[in-house]
Amino acid sequence: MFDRILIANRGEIACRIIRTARKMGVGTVAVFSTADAGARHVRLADESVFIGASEPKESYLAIDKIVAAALRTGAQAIHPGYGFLSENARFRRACDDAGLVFIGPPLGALEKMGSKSQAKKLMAAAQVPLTPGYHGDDQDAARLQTEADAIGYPVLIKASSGGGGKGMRRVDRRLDFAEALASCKREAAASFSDDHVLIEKYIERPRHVEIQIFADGFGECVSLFERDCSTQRRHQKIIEEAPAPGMSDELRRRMGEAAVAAARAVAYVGAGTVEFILAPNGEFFFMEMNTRLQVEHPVTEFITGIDLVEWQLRVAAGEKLPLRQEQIMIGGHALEARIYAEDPAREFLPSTGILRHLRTPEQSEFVRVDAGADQGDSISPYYDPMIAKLIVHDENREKALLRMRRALAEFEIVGVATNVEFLSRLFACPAFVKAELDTGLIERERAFLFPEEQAPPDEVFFIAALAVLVSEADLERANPPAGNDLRSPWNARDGWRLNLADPRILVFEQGGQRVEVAIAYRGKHFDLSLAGGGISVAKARREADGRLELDLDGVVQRVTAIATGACWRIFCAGRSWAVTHVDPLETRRAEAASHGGLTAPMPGRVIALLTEAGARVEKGAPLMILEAMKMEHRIAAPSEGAVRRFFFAVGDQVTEGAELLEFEPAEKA
Ligand code: MV4
Repeated sequence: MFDRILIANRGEIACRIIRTARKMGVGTVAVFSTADAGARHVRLADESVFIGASEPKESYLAIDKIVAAALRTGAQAIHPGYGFLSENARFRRACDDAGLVFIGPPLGALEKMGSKSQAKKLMAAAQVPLTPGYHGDDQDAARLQTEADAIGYPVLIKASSGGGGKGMRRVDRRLDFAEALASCKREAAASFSDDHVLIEKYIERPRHVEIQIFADGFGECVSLFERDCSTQRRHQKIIEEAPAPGMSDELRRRMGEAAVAAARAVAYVGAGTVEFILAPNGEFFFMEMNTRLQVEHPVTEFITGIDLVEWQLRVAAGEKLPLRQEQIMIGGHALEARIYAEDPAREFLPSTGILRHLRTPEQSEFVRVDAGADQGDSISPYYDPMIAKLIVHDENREKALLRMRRALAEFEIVGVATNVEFLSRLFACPAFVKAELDTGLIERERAFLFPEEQAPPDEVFFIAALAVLVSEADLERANPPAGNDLRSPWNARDGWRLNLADPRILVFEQGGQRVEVAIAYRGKHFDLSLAGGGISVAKARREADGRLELDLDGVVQRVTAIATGACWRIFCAGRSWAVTHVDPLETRRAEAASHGGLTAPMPGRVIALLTEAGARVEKGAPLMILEAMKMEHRIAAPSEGAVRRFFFAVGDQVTEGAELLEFEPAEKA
């Protein structure tokens, strides 16, 4: 086995690979770009090497820099993860030339499966079923029309160089063919500089079912069964599961054999995935082979009990497959949901920013969270905006679904838009629950999945009001008033205020509506009321983990309320709501903080702290010095006031946009 490997990747997959390497006693070297200074994968690795600017071509795609990093640190092998260089034949060759083991398939397999047309020819020869169609070189329009007529409508015109759904046209009638062909060729020429197309029978209501295979260097190859990845948006998977619902043993055996035949046809070694389209009548057709570990590999790990990264390292180190086909069994059902920083309401537009708050569900034998970032880290515009994967396992699909809904309800993210609630609706959608899976599910279920925005229940405003009160009390406790006489009624912590109106009114804004909460303090509890709404008897206290324990009319619950300036995000009962606290004082503070520049303007390292928490400073006083790109950058006080807390110490790396300190402006008289 290797002493040390380099991981030529970032985010959750780099973290995932480091975890198994550590379990096996293998040392790890991370590489990172400017945007990833201090990222989670860098913190987890034994060593890390800076390889360049944030743009992937300067760092995670820079073959020479990665090979040099491996040689410098004495790594013997490179794990490419997925994406980036994982299927790059030039990278594989560079590893060979440098005497480094590439943890992945041989060059020939990468090249053969990398070319769609060559792959299809090889698969046809190996008796792997292909979609009925025309895959020939003759691109004459009349010839293609004749082929389409012979296949029978509907047909699909696909750009040979296409991918991710780009350059595809469905044609339902003979007389629409010529126009669709011309339009498809135009798009293919513009997008891929290659207008070569193929024509296939259109498979209605297809499912995406893929087979995980594993081969060693001794001619053994096994199937680790299938995953259903039909639930996609914009040709990107968001939910995967194993086994595929409704699969018969017979179909599983036939698809497994076809996948193993595909792998053997290219002398495959290592972990690979053979993707098929599965038609409702049980026919299946080869689409492509992914010559790498995939994002969704954990569902296979859960149902087989196999650590696929461990097998990758063993096979790459020249060992035999640890198990034979007869020893590999399916146990239970696993589901994976990809948690993305994106806004489902805006066509899943990626969202960037700092993860101001991140709480993930508790992990167990049933629940796994593969995260690429922690609270405080950023989701940058340079890379895929996946924050984490949530994977659950149980005896059957129904129980796994319950676990998934529960775990999603526990996910809390503030700082970027996420798809968490969208996923929750998907897992509650009757069609998904009944496993009526196919690639059109999300489109068909739009009405259920994208409901009209609703006003939050009254309870949410009560929770927000209690959150404001509790955080005011937290602040006072952290900053005891001068003349620390705890017996003085002026300093009492029990809610008694000489200068407070009773009831006090807190004003919130939500969805363009103003909502007023009246709060009367009653010694041991509060009476809360909404204008024209309900009344509630409430108690609230802060838990050690930061959550609020609330008693609303005798019902005790734990909620999370996170403030970003005046905006509160309330997580309660598996949903979350944003409400804005309209407070003149808060608004002034938020303004001071926002033009204070108290976030790192660029990634760098803290080289000095120039004041102490709590010490009064003048406007413009230097608070902290960062070093970035060999230049010093000073962080100055935005106004008279005091630093409440530094979030970093001297020597710490900070990412661009990271919040550096909490500043409390002096109250204006
Ligand atoms: C198809 C098809 C129906 N019939 N081919 C989409 C991406 C590309 N890799 C293959 N794709 C499809 N090919 C035939 N002959 C339907 C799709 C398809 C699809 C396939 C897998 C997963 C999601 C999909 C979403 C829409 C269409």
